[in-house]
Amino acid sequence: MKRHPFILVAATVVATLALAHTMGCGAARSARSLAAEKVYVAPGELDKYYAFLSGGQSGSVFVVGIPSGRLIREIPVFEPRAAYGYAMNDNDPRRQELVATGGVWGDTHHPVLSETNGMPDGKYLWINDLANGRLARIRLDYFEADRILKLPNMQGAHGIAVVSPNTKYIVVNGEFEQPTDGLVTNPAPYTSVVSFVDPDSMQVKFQVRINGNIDIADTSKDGRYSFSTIYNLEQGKDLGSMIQYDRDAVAAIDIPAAEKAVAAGRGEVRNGVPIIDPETNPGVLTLIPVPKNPHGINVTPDGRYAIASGKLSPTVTIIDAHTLKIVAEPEVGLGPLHTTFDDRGNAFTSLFLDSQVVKWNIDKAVAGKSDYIVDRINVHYNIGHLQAVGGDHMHPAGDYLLALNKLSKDQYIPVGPDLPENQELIDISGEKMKMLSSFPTVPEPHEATFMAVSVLKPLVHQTFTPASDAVEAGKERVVRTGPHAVTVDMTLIRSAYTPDKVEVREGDQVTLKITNVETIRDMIHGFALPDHNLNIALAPGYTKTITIDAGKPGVYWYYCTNFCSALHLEMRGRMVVQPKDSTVTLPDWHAAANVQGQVVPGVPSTGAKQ
Ligand code: K7E
Ligand code: CUA
Ligand code: CA
Repeated sequence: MKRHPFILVAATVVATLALAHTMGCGAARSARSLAAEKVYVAPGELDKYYAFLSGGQSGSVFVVGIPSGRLIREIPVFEPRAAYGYAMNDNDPRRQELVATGGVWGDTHHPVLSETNGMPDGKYLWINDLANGRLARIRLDYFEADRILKLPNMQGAHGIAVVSPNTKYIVVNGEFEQPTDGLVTNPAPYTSVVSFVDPDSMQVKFQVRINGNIDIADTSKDGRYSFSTIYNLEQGKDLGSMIQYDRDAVAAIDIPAAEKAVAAGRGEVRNGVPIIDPETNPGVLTLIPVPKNPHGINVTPDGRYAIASGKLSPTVTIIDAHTLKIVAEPEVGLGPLHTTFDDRGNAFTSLFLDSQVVKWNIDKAVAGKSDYIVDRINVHYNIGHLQAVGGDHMHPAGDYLLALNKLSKDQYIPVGPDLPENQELIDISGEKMKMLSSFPTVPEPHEATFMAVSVLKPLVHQTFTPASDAVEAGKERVVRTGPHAVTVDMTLIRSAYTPDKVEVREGDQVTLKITNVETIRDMIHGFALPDHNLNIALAPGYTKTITIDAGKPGVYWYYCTNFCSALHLEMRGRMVVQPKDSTVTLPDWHAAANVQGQVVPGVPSTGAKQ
């Protein structure tokens, strides 16, 4: 091949430049290699932590490996997900629950872990739905949302926190104020409530009224106080009036005092929940004045201080978490939103306007020393929350910090008019912070919380414990339970449905109770039914009951959507829908009534089990 001399020259220049680059940037390259090594998790190796990230407008929780940044799992909560067969069908009780409590979508912000002795115990994770005023509980033994609570008497469930050290309550703040008596005819200024939810029963035990809105929450480490930021002490109903006062407040609720008032019957019961009014119950609420329109509130791991982030003020306010007195108000930078902690007495505050994380020393700031700022690092860009591993519990690890950024210009190419949201992992093990990696996410990252993989791993179940009404192998049946109703008890095991033929009539309501009778971890089977808007996935041991309309006459193949074996493609069966006027004899429900609990004669069953 004949080469053009120009190309040869150009190639030589490029090679020379590349060599110069390699030699000149030796130091930079080794910093890159060091960072790469810190986040590299070889195939087959485990991440050290799992981070639970709020999925924001995705209405879910993302589980991300740290330090790798690999997406491990999505836990759907407020939105249906076909991949997990979650709330997919109109007749799925979970979907009905979502519809009844606000809708099949949510705006999740704050994941919080259950605690024992001030440390995550791996039992539960709670997440709020700001938009529809809900609180969901996720069981970490199954990584599944198991309870969804619509909070009465409030709107905009925003800040949430567990009451340390042993998860006595989940605190949920109502951000959007409402007429105090719950009626729109009430001319009085709007107020809001903080809810105290029992972690096991998921019932609201009591609420405390606040004159103003209630934003972010945290609790003292000794179970005494819950702290909430208030940015609208003005009780304004428009932007202008919400930013009038020079100082708003942090509300400190004395939990034992509130409990005492409830026990004495001093709550006004509305929608079954006693609401304590601090004005007639002195001692329940203390308002601590902080610069106008604060945002985050975070209690130090040792429980000594509650730190309110200034947002509109370039300061954080350090409050003694026992005396409730302000001990210092150091400047940290522009737009402070949230604060987290390492294990060496340092705080890290996110600066939304500066697009930075600032590291500062708590003792020095409290002592009024001038050199309390330790370090600053740029993030990309406009950071909201940040969380260091364990920074929200009593014993932080002091190794990694996750920056959850709102914007990512110049980090990734645009994806349409949009850019991906961005998260960055920062090494905080040394004096200076080091940027390690960035990884994008779907909209929109808010808060994160971490669990050590070594703690979590043994707590996760291998299979679901079959429910009492699970279908047992050998007890499958098709029963006509009414003139237009058929019940199917079905089991799934590699690689067959039993029964593999269900014959019904046009106009029938078909109730499918399906159990995956596998006992081996990860042996998931799906059940998709064309033209019936139905796809569910069932983990081993899981039972789902769904009622569908038989639909138009025809043959519909239900098939397995989760690859399960070499015969996965053959794992299918038929729902045959006879026309209304069909002359085919189907077992009638009078006959079925006589053979209750037995397989209706004529229903074929496959024997193809392994
Ligand atoms: Cu700051 Cu909802 Cu936690 Cu988001 S809130 S940033
Ligand atoms: Cu069962 Cu694929
Ligand atoms: Ca204000």
